[in-house]
Amino acid sequence: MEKLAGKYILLEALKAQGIKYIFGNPGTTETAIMDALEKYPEFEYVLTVQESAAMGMADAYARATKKPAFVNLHIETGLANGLSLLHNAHAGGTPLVLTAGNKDSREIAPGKTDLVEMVTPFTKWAVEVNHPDAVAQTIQKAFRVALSPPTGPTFVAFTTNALDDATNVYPTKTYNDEIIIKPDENLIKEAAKILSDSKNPGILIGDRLVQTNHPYIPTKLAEILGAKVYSSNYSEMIFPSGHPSYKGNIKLGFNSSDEFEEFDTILAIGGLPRISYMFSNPRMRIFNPKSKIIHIDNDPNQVATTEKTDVAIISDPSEALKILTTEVQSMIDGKTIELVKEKNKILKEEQKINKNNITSSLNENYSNVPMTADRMVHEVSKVLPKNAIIVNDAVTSGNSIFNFIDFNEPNSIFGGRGGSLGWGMGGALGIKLAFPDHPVIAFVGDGTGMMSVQALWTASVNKIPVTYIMCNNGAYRVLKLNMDIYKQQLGDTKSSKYMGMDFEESFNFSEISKGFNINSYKIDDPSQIQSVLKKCLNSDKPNLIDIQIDGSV
Ligand SMILES: Cc1ncc(C[n+]2csc(CCOP(=O)(O)OP(=O)(O)O)c2C)c(N)n1
Ligand SMILES: [Mg+2]
Repeated sequence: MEKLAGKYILLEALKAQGIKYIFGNPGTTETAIMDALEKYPEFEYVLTVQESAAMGMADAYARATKKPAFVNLHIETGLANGLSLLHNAHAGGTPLVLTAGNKDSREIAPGKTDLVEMVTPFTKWAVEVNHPDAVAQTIQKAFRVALSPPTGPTFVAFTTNALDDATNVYPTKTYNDEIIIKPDENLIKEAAKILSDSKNPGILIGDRLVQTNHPYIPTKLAEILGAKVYSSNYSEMIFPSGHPSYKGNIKLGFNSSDEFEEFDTILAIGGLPRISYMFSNPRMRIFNPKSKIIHIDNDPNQVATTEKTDVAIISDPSEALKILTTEVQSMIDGKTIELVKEKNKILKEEQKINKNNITSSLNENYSNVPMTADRMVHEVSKVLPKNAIIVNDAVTSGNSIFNFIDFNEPNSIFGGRGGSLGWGMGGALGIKLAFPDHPVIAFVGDGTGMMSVQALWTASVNKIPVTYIMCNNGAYRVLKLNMDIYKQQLGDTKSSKYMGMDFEESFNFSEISKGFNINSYKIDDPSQIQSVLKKCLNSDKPNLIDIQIDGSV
């Protein structure tokens, strides 16, 4: 075969993987790639002007398409800017391949950063290619590793000589099929027995349940058990939020063991992120030790590692749940069926009471100035198209999203994972590229929005028609709430000054967007929200609505 420079082999390998978008920000060490791209019009290079926008876009695009995304950043300098959201991709298990150029491999003595060392804590596999013969195979492996369960990001650095020197080592057949780990049937039977014997089982769903192309949502299982269902991080539709069994999100490791105390058995599904680490310590378990724990996940590093676990099932969660549901159904007797009917009736009544409480609270504070986050989302919900996708990077306003919008369809919501701020601005764009026929509305906190506000430029020049709703409460409100909990735990009754948590001047997102040529609206009167949002939804360009909401604690 004809010899080609490594830079072309890289693009041949990406073509073989079916890559369409390259999210990135180039520098001189990526010149070879940018030059080669001119000969490959099949790729769309999506330029971002801050690396966090590229990482947010790629993370969201990979999650929405359920295929690895591809990112190219610039040597240590650009890579460092991308690390924060690489952490999110790693924590949430997003399959993506991140790459960067590095200096020529002969530049070791004059000074060269070890890029692999930089990204190792946030990747499944990281490697540097310093010879063109290794380009094709390394890219193939990077995709394969990213996609194999538990999925996650991988990293490849290319020295300039690897990209510029020639090789006749081409990519071979690529394997893009999902790898699905099936459960051990004896363990499923054991779990089914515990669940069907249990008087009050609860279900906790974390990340990863809906990662495959054929996710199985355990509504039927919840119904035949009469079980309450909780999420640990509702970052995708992992259970219909409008279902009476769904009880909401729970912060694991903080008070969760008290909240789970009522359950004699807990079925835990997927990755269970401990987000509120600040107030946790190893003595604070996620679950109450009295409960029997069944945990199903495809990550052996997660199952039966930190929590007392009675049945540990390493499997694709959906595959295991399908079989488990059938098994449980076959084991439940007539008496239990009657009891479960009663329990499901109570769950319906509780849901009604909860909805009434939400409505009362909305009405009590209906005319507040500034408006409550509840009022903001309530207004949005009135004009929301059925097929709309919500991007949730709203931090404390996120609760209001769940108060007034139900997520009962797959892919109706995507939220950030891992805790690094700045995901949603780029994330919304990645979701829209994956679902061009759905309206995408992104609720973004003012603090997190500012972290990657440069994504607005990419939205504007690429005319990606998303609607940003900036939840402008003038503060890092969540940090204030956490400060209050912290002081309460210390027994300190003095009020806090909330240092570093208020924005003396609030961000003027509407003016900022105008600078990026984006239609924008500044709203402090809630009665304007519906008409403005309708206008945005009819537009074929990006829009931003800057809404002033209450930030008090
Ligand atoms: C990159 C990054 N920097 C800092 C933090 C710490 N942090 C966590 S939440 C938060 C505040 C979020 O504020 P905002 O987006 O305005 O939402 P609000 O709490 O006001 O609803 C901060 C600064 C973080 N998680 N990630
Ligand atoms: Mg805020």
